[in-house]
Amino acid sequence: AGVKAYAAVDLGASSGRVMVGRVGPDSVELSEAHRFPNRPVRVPEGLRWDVLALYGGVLDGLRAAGPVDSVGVDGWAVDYGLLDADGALLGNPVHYRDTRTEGVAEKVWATVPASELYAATGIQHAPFNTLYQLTAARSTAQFARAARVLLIPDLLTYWLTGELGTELTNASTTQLVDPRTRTWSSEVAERLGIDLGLFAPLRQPGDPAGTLRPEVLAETGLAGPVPVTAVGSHDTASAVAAIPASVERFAYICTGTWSLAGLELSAPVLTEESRAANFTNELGLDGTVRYLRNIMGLWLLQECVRAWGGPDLGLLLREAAGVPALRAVVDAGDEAFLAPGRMPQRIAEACRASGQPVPATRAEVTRCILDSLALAHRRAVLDAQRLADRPVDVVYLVGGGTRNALLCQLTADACGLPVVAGATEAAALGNVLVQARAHGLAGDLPALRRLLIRTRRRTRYTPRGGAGPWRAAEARLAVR
Ligand code: LFR
Repeated sequence: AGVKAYAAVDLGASSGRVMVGRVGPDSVELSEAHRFPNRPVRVPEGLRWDVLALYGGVLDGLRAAGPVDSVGVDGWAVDYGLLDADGALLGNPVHYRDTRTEGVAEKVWATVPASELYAATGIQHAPFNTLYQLTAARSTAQFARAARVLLIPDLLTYWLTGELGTELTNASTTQLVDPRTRTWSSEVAERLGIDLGLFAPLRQPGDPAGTLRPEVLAETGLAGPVPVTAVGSHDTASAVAAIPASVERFAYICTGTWSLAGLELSAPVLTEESRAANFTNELGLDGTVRYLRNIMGLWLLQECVRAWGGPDLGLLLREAAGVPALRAVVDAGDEAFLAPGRMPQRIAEACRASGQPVPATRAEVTRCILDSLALAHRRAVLDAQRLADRPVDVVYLVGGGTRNALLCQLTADACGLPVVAGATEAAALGNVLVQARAHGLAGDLPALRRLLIRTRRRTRYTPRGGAGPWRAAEARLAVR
């Protein structure tokens, strides 16, 4: 009784999916309606998202999902599409791994120094922040025709409903939002000549975002009206909402293409020390701040697997488990790994440059990546506690990496803390919970999490060994 169905559209950097969540006061069930690849395309002008293919996948997914009480869209952050004055999309959205932002941050800092930018927005330095992308785009013919900037989940929501909005959690990743006031930083925008009028009005997670257009109903076979609900549209905001935390003193790691490792806070940390450590303050649900560091994540392995022609991942991981630990590590936080291509060679080069044994076999490279990720997880969890002055007793791990038991165990070992692995599809789960709350489910964030603890499975990894080998590996890298 009281169970409703919600479709969660979740767009990741390597695949998109439509999941159906059935939520009642004492039940949460999640099933996959449709999954589709997200294949970036390199054209002469650079690396682009095939956003029409993604929209096609979303429509297929909604058809497969069947009747639902609401739909919500989340996806990766920072990227956007431009609309002209008629509301038509101007070209394919640029991929955040595109090279157009090279050297742009330095130009921006000449007007607003990096320290002022951090004090005002709390956002980490990454070359792909929307602010830098918009600055790079400004001189193009395409931008001259732009009437609107829509972040990717907002663009998909617009195509589904015809209504424009800018969802807050994702807006915070533009580097144009003040995390204290949780609204646009008009001062930063003004000084940098960014027209905030290009963004549609802000929406909060849980706000109504329209209803499926008649054409969408016809294409998906759904009977209207079907409301669309704003969720934490930044996938990481949704994933953190679905952390099955039963305690307050916890750290989290959202693992997927990226590893996002840090703490949930009630206020941002905007100190110089925090800036130097490149921690970000992204906005989360219910007034929370996601204080975290971006780590390259399984991207490193995905790119190697691609270079190797797609060998069996299960076999690779079993072989990697047999390789001696921590023989060679790389700095998995290093921007040098951001661009696609030649990943096995780039990892080998990094090991050589730091005077470590060069991994030779695929199993050795895989082991190097997993050890390096665990090491970066350790550093982020330690640094976050120190910088925010908030000690933790447990690390929750959610997302695609939960399928990788070796990564979970190594993370527990490296952090010297128990790791509790939660949902693989955490972003979709958080997306569904926010919709459920908007449609009658009672509960604040801790209550939503208690519902997950009552209804969903978790796996616990106990740390093995001491910190010694990890400290030694860290010293070899001389990270920070
Ligand atoms: C994860 C994520 C990260 C963001 C990166 C780029 O999918 O959204 O949080 O830093 O992608 O958008």
